[in-house]
Amino acid sequence: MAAFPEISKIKFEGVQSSNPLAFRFYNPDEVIAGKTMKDHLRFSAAYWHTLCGDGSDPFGSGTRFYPWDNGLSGLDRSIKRVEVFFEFCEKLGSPYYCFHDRDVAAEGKTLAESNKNLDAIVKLLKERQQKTGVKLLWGTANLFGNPRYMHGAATSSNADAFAYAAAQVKKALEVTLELGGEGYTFWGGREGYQCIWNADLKREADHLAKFMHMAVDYAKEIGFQGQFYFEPKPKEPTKHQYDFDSAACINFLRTYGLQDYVKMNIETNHATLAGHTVEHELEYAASQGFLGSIDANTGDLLLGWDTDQFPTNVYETTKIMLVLLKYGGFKTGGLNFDAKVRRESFEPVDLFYAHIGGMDAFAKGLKIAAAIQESGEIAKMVKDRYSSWNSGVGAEIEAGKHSFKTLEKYILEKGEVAPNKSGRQELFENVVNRYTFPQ
Ligand code: XUL
Ligand code: CO
Repeated sequence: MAAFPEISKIKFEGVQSSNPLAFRFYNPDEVIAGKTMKDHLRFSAAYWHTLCGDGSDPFGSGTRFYPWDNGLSGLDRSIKRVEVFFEFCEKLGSPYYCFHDRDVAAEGKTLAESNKNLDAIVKLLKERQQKTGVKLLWGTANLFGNPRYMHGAATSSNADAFAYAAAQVKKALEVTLELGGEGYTFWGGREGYQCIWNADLKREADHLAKFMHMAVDYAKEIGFQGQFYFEPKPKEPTKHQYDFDSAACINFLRTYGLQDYVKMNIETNHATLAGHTVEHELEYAASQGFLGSIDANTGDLLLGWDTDQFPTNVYETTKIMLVLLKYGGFKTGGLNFDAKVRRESFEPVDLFYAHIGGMDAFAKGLKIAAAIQESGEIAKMVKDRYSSWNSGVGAEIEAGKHSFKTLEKYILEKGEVAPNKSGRQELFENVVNRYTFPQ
């Protein structure tokens, strides 16, 4: 029996539509800037939020009791959820999905039992993928939920926790390969510290690097050619996480010789928790050659935690799409909705409203960003701002023809710098608004 019997395939109806179960902007086959919207956006649904979240928060228990879960638990519930999830993805038109090992298959009493559960579910996932054409964007392992990981996994003070996590990631890589996954994500749920007095930071960072190298080596051994991603998050659950932001992650990857194997998976709400914007994080990663994938969501600036809301702010999606277009779009990766419906939105249809809203917000953002990009207006304004570097002393410095001594001589002769030009921030903002609101 269908899990969403009243919902049929979500269609594009255009901007005039007021049908809440239709797309107004996301038209998968429409070509924008030389590529279909589907290929630009590469949407993915997150298994954990969509099917496993029950709406509980630190102050209250779950509010969502979906009918398909009724009376089921353990592996039986995991089996049922596979069917529901693919019905959801197919009706929504989500080309990809992402999962953690423990979202899709209930954890057993032992590692062997958990692996057996996972194998049973992977068989079903594979069947459903083949039947529906929905593909795996990336897989990952949950190395934070079980109490054994209370001190972290790869960075735990308990060497056995490291070993258990290694065994878990080994299996997660095998199943990601089996399912044709295009990537594998490291998000260090508890890879950080709560108290600097009891933490050996250097040792923990060395261990994390060792762990990631083991994953890279094992991927080579089994022929997994997907892209590895590192997902920054500054805090939560721990006070300080080592994967703080793009800059910290990239420094870590380079320090430990992982830069050729791992790119970044940037999440909007994690960026804001780090005191950045998502466009900052993306621009930083992309400009350093680490653009990988995106966990699309948003936070609430009045709440200081990871609320994982669906992205509906078209300014924000425009900024994300501008960075993506500037750097040539996704090579791997996609827009994974690492987002959950609110605790108060407990009906199955809310899952559709949420994803439709996010997909439309990104489709609209893509259109605006493509128009800005195509006009070249902003790019030209930025280029003009740096015109002093195109000739004279600027060009000479860039070409490596100067030192402190020669520059001292230059300024002593010149006396004062050429007059500065206005930064024109307000004009830049107005130009963006002209494309955002053309009428
Ligand atoms: C947690 C988070 C994770 C990762 C995958 O904040 O974002 O769901 O995306 O482990
Ligand atoms: Co995430």
